[in-house]
Amino acid sequence: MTLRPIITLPDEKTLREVSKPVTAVDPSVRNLWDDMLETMYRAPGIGLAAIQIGVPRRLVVLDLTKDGEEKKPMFLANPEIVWSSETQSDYEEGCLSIPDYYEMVTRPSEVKVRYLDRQGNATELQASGLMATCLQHEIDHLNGVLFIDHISRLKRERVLKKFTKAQKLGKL
Ligand code: GNR
Ligand code: NI
Repeated sequence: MTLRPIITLPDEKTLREVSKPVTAVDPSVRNLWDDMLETMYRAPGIGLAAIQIGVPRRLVVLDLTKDGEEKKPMFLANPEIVWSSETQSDYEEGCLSIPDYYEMVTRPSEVKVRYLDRQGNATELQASGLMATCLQHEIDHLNGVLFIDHISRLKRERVLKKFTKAQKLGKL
């Protein structure tokens, strides 16, 4: 397993890419998932999409277990939301690609997601709470969408500007 650098703003060229489906869950996909997992744990974060390490493939890792609990990683290939609840909920989100910025985001409270698991088997998962939020956040990444796209334009532009400026000043 290899730790990989996480792409952050202002690199929208990468983060806005639409990732391509994997055609099969093969050893190279499992290897990439393992690198993503190590990178996510180290950050630390609870989810990571492949594009966040610069790889435009529809791959996600997730682990919502708390510090000290036994780790329960999840590996998803080509995840798709096949149902979402009418009921919405608010959650304060953050993103490893937008360090140190947190904002409330409103999304469907529950989703059903279809994906290929680590063995390449088609699977469905229904999720609520933080798991539902995180799945939607990661699937957004696969489509080049960031959580700041779900907040006000004023706030979004303020954040984008802050990262552009920080880079110019050599602070990123
Ligand atoms: O680590 C993460 N925490 C988090 C908190 C609330 C909502 C979404 C997330 S995902 C984020 C890791 C990340 O950037 N995944 O893409
Ligand atoms: Ni993110």
